Amino acid sequence: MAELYSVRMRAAQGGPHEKGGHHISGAERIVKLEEVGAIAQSLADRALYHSKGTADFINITVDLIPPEKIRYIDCLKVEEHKTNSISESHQLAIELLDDPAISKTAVYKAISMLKSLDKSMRGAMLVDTITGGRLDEGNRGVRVSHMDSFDSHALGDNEHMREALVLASKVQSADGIVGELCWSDDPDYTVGYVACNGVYHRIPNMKELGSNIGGRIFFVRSDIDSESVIEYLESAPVLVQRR
Ligand code: WAQ
Ligand code: MG
Ligand code: MG
Ligand code: MG
Repeated sequence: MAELYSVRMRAAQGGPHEKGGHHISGAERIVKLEEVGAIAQSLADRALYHSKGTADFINITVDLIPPEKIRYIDCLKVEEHKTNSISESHQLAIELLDDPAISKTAVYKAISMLKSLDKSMRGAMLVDTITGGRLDEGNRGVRVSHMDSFDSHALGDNEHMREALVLASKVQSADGIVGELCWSDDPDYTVGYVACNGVYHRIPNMKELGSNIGGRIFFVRSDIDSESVIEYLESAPVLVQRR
């Protein structure tokens, strides 16, 4: 089998993230050796022509993934929803997250945390399914990484959706994670989703057009060691398969 490489890009404005730069874009793929160059090029272009602004810091990292380390998982099933307003969309998200494993308190806290972000985080907030309290430390959030889909084109032409579906599928495959709530921080993209029970619920109108407030919440069971969840999300190589 051909060897696979993880190619990851992160970009910021006002210097690197670790020196206070503002996060512009991050994306990644898992590809064969002969695709590494073209993918690195297209990831750099994304950072340079982004609706959030032009990056002045771009980091691209490439490393080999030992084939025996790759885990293959199924893609979530997609359900499309229709709504007419932001409040209707948020109400629908609340209903879709109504699961015995997640408390109402946790859902309400999560939505209000997303709405009250004043700048984008690079990663997601980990939230306790019972108390709604934050389980991750600091303001960076947990950055899901080392994932791609086996056959990316089969997931469609919408890049936001393809990447979100891959990410959400990896996140739901983590032991102890029971749900996710997301909407984009890109000002031109207002679609968001709820993932739970094997389904990716796609919801329009999650925020005002032009708003750069978006983010992700992962609901984590309180009896699970959150360090091992973070380790899996950040570094276990995963390829998502269409079912
Ligand atoms: N790991 C964890 N959190 C992340 C990651 C990641 N790899 N990438 C982004 N985030 C967080 C971060 O807080 C961003 O500010 C926020 O999510 C939004 O990221 O049509 O495009 O890449 O079905 O702007 C969802 C709907 C689109 C797609 C989501 O998010 C559809 C999207 P964005
Ligand atoms: Mg993205
Ligand atoms: Mg799970
Ligand atoms: Mg974004």
